[in-house]
Amino acid sequence: MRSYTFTHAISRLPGRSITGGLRAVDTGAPDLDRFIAHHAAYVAALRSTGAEVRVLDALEAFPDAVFVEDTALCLPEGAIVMHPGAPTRLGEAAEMRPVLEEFYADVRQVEAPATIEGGDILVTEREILVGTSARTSEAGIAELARLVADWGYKVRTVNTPEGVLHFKTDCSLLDEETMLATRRLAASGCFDGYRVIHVADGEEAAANTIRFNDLVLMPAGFPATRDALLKAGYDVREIGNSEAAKLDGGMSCLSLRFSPVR
Ligand code: CIR
Repeated sequence: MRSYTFTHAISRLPGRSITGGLRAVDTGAPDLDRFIAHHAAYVAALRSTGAEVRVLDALEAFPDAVFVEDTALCLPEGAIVMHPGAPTRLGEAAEMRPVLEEFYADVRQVEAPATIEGGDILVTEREILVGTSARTSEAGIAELARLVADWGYKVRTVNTPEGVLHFKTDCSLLDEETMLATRRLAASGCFDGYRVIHVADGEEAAANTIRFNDLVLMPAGFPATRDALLKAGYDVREIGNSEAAKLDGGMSCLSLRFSPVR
């Protein structure tokens, strides 16, 4: 299943500059040591599935660089370097390009003025869903659709709920037919034709999980949603996310997940 089985991942260590990371609401500065500990647990969980995980050095010039997902979309056929909608994050995508070129012969680029960030892109077994958001424009989605067309992918535009950073802030893929989603997002009908497990009321921040090979990694602290996932038969690993959450980050943001075909 190409949408959740992966041979590789890329992540990046958080640096001292994370205290300056973007956030919708300031709930205090993230603690670097705690962030590093959570990050190590996250990488260990990815590696425990047998995947090769490249951990890049911190990039102090870019406070949000730990959230590598937003810099690229990695498909088996090639990688697309994003053009982030947050101006302070533009340089992160440029930094990621040479890393992707180590894994892929075909690396493509979304060009300005189109903007798009990886957090708005959900790859399922049958299509690529992209949410419009403050970071991802209609032009960005059109550009992505053009760039992946010859690889045979269908791109469908969906809406990210008002006030939600990215589409995947509110949803994740659990398997070829199942999504985990907040009620506010699922109510839009974007998952019609899929099975949806709703996060528990009051646990909306649990929606950003990742299915990575046999595991579902989810942020710790959301017991009702965890129990629903366990009951549905998923092998769940809870990972501390308190520091990333202060910067509106979750499980998906912390890695690029892929199986390159050379
Ligand atoms: C930002 O606002 O861009 C970062 N503080 C958080 C990015 C989270 N990334 C993601 O959801 N894919």
